Amino acid sequence: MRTQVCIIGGGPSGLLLSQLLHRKGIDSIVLERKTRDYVLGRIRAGILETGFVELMREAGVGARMDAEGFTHDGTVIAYGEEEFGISFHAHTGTDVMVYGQTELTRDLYDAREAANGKLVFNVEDVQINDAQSEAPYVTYHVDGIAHRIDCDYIAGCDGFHGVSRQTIPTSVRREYEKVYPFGWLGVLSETPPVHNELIYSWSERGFALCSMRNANLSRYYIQCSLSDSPDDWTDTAFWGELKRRIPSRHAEALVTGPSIEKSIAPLRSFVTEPMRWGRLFLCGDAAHIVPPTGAKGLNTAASDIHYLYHGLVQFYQDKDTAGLDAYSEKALARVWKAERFSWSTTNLLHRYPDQSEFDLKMQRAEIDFLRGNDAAQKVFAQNYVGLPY
Ligand code: FAS
Ligand code: PHB
Repeated sequence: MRTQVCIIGGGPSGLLLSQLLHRKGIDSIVLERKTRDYVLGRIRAGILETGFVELMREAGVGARMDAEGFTHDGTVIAYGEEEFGISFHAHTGTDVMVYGQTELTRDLYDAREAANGKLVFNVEDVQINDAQSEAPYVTYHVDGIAHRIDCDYIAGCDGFHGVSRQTIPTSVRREYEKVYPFGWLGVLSETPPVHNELIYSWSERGFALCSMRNANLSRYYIQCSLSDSPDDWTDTAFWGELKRRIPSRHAEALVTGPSIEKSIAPLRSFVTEPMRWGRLFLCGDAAHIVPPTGAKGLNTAASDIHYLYHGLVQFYQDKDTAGLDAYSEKALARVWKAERFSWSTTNLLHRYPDQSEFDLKMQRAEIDFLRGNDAAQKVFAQNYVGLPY
């Protein structure tokens, strides 16, 4: 079989690229190792930068997002009983959209299937071959039957544990990593959000985040030990700990209920360079990971897709490879800024096991400075709504 672009990974990156290319008449196939339901069962991101929102609209899949998503023009930073707001709109003129990754991935699947897009599920043994040649190809198995796809280009959208990054020789790859000494325990509950904006909360006991998906679906996180497992936390224990980590006025207003999803995500910062090797292009979590504190993971995958999509269109329409040749450098320039913001917000709001009294004073001074300085809030807002593509 032959296609123009072979996309490995049917998460948001791969699906968004496939849908955008389709709208330009560029043929692709998406190879996904799990099932559609499995992919949709993963509860992950919730905040979309303006750039991502525009891309979804350009891909023709923005209708439900625009109808059901929430525009948020600011957020709350809390510490102990103190709190203050940062207005994204006042500082940047833009906002963010609250719309779950699960829903946007569903919209992308629906659109690809409505267009009879080529989506292959339950693929195994995916291998990328001759990526350095003019005639790369991908092999894989489904139900024990071997398949081969000849293509012009390969998009590695297969996440942190995928095969694409590993295809680039270690002699070529440079990897940068920081593993944080804590994780996030996340709970989804069919309860009304505790506040109309997100609350990022520093507390003596550790970080907490109050987020949401809609008027009756809330998403909460608490910093937890890496040795924890979700089974260690009853709903009662989770709610009790969350209440101890947010200002009491919010704790008293919190509506609790049974968790419908409970999971722990380890936190790491990771980047691999370059993000291109011959005809193979890495996108999203296949190339980089951030701690979710800055809501940058999914949004940085979107900017990768923006650059690659435009590079591919330029090639297929004008036979010009300038966009593709610039992809890695351009994508990495924005990736590293997202890494910085995610790392700095994580350091600002989490309790580290080895923190000294001086370290705590530095965190408090940093939060106080952010509270009182317009320029500091502008910088925070510019990063949170998303730096320019
Ligand atoms: P994904 O990992 O979403 O998708 C990759 C796909 O490739 C998967 O479906 C996988 O099954 C498939 N795949 C893997 N190997 C393959 C192979 N060999 N062959 C074929 N297919 C293969 N970001 C935020 O902004 N906020 C958050 O709160 C947040 N929480 C997160 C929680 C967790 C537990 C994780 C892991 C990530 C979280 N993220 C969050 C980041 C997350 O949203 C990612 O940025 C986003 O899923 C990136 O999308 P993709 O690049 O498509 O990668
Ligand atoms: C979420 O709603 O899942 C969410 C929101 C903001 C973050 C991380 C996760 O920074």
